[in-house]
Amino acid sequence: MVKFDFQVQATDGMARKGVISTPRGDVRTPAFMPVGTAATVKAMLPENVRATGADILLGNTYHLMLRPTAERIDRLGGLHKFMNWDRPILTDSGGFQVMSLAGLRKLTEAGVTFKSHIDGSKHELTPERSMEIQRLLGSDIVMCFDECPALPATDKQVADSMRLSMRWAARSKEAFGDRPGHALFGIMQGGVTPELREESAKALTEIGFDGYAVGGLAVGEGQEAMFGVLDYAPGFLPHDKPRYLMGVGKPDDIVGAVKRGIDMMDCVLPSRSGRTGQVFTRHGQLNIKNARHQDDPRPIDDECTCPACRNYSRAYLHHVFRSQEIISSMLLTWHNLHYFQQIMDGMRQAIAQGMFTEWEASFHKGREAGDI
Ligand code: PRF
Ligand code: ZN
Repeated sequence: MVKFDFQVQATDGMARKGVISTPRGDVRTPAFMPVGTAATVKAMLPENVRATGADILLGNTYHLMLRPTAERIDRLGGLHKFMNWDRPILTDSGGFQVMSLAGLRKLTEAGVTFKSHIDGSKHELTPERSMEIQRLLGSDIVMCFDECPALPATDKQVADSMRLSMRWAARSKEAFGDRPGHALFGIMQGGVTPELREESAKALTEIGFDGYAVGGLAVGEGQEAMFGVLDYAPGFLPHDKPRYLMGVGKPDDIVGAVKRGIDMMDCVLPSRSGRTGQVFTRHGQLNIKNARHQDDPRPIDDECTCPACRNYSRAYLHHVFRSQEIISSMLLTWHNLHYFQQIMDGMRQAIAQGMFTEWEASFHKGREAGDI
């Protein structure tokens, strides 16, 4: 049986190209994970998501525990079967979503109690319960239960929160146990303070994980501050394990993160934006609902090979968006996910050829064009 494994195949500066092997298939890194929060990447069939080039999806403990519940998914054969995606799935552990979505919450050493954003019912998440839910789901890459402090926060709040997350990381590891073929990732916290990031990395590596996430970023600090942390934080983590930047980001965030040694990322941006008419291209962003597209016979991007660009004009995409036709979300999500995966593919090739700097320059140059 294939175990969980990670191999770095090439490096270029801090950037790495590699492969994560799992019993459900390989994940080529740097990898972008589309978000499938409620057991679906919204507006897309799983085979469509695969066709964009995705090797792995992200699922959410918080949403699935509330509806349809982890126990029900387990009875129905696990999340892969339930949603018809047989490749790897990484699940987030719930704490971050509780803090951003749930109603009334109470945080203690034990964990967090909260009210469901769906029906107000009361629930509890602890490191132990999060591990149990992620096991019931059948997740391939399980995330430690952590706390991501809300900003703005004082240094003391960030330090106390990080240390709580490190105690929860130890409990997560203990509760996860020994599950061959499944991986458990630790999550570094510590805000934008180098000493706290280093302390967090040391605590995690002492416990020992199959991979390490950089948490607590992209929470409103801005790109410059985020890159500031990424200039040193990946260097605190083991070279031979995957590094995952949680909840990032825009195309230029992703490129800057990979340049600084990140191997995996997830973000709702390409899928959510697809539903609001926001389109990402090699030449920058556009909004299809803008009136200037209504007579435009050109595709979004004449070099893109996705179905939206191969078969439809901007005028058509504008029309179906304005008419709130379901196909609008399908086509724009497909294009955005395809474009994000093209970026990842371009970076993987560039790293393998030792051409990352050149690739990055052409990425930024393409976006200068202006009117698209
Ligand atoms: N922790 C967890 N999930 C997350 C984050 C985090 O810090 C972030 C921060 N960008 C996104 N998702 N568990
Ligand atoms: Zn396209």
